[in-house]
Amino acid sequence: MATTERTEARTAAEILAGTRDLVDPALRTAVDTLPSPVRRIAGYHLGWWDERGRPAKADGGKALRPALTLLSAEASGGTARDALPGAVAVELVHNFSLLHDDVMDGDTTRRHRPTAWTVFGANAAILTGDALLALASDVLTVADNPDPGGTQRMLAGAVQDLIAGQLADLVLEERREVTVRECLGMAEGKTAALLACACALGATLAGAPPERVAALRGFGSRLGLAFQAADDLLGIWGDPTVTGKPVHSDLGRRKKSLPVVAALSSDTPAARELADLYHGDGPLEGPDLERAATLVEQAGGRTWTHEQADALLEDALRLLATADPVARTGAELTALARRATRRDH
Ligand code: GRG
Repeated sequence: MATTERTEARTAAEILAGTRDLVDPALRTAVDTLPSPVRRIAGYHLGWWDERGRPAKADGGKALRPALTLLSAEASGGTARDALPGAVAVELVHNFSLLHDDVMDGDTTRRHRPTAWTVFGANAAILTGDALLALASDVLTVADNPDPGGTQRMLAGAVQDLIAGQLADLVLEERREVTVRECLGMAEGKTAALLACACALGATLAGAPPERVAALRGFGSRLGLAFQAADDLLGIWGDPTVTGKPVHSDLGRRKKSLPVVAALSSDTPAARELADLYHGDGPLEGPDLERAATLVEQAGGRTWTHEQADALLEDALRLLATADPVARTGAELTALARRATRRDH
């Protein structure tokens, strides 16, 4: 059945699976145009191939950003197919940023597998990221794009925000005193900008008027912040079998994530003990990691971050309503937003 004919809202799992079905063939066609060594690394990172280039069925990510793009087009009265180039573009930018992020952070596991840089080398992983970024811009240059210049600028703007957010992240990691406001500002660039862009691209590719594009962009931005808050909670308390990352992974690297910064900002004995632990040298390990997680919780960082995620999600849904999404797409975007922030159960 064509997507526009559906009347019943799908669950988040169905939306994400349907997104993969539609986006993956186009993503593969795009990645196939890359020079072969880079294509091989990209295919490994995306879960299609093993380290020797043989077919694999590994985790390629949730496809949250392309799902937002397709649904934003449908919410604007267009079809998912109208937005396919935008969906591929945001997924390429997202994966570019992950390839670089893993090198910068020295992370060895991503999506339950060794990170690309540990398999192919840091330089090769960086260059593969660069290739995906160039490809992302390229896929928007299709004949039926109603606003080629505008969509290129949207993507370029999001990449600049991403870079600024990532740089802020690196700077804050080195700083002793970090405020919650600084932490949220960093997340706005590092994470929310691409989710906002995903929504704006979908609406634009469906020919939506500027007010609807802006409302959907706002929805994506607030959702992006809520998503980062939820991701920060998973970075400390997430189940490694689900997250594909080691237990307490963000604490091990002394990351200034939202729960940590909120905890450190509280005037409590737990905050003071956490500060002593967190401001030492080298990675946190073993019992220190467990202790740090307990102190973040005792100092109120876990509860505060949950409350922030809830408030940001509600804000996002208010903005979604102002976009006046057509028919079932409002319910589907809501389901996806709740899933992305783990507020669906
Ligand atoms: C060097 C030009 C240049 C830019 C790099 C590295 C970087 C800029 C930005 C990093 C941005 C980053 C990694 C943000 C984290 C966002 C986040 C929560 C990612 C996880 O997203 P999921 O859970 O991933 O949607 P999956 O695996 O499902 O695709």
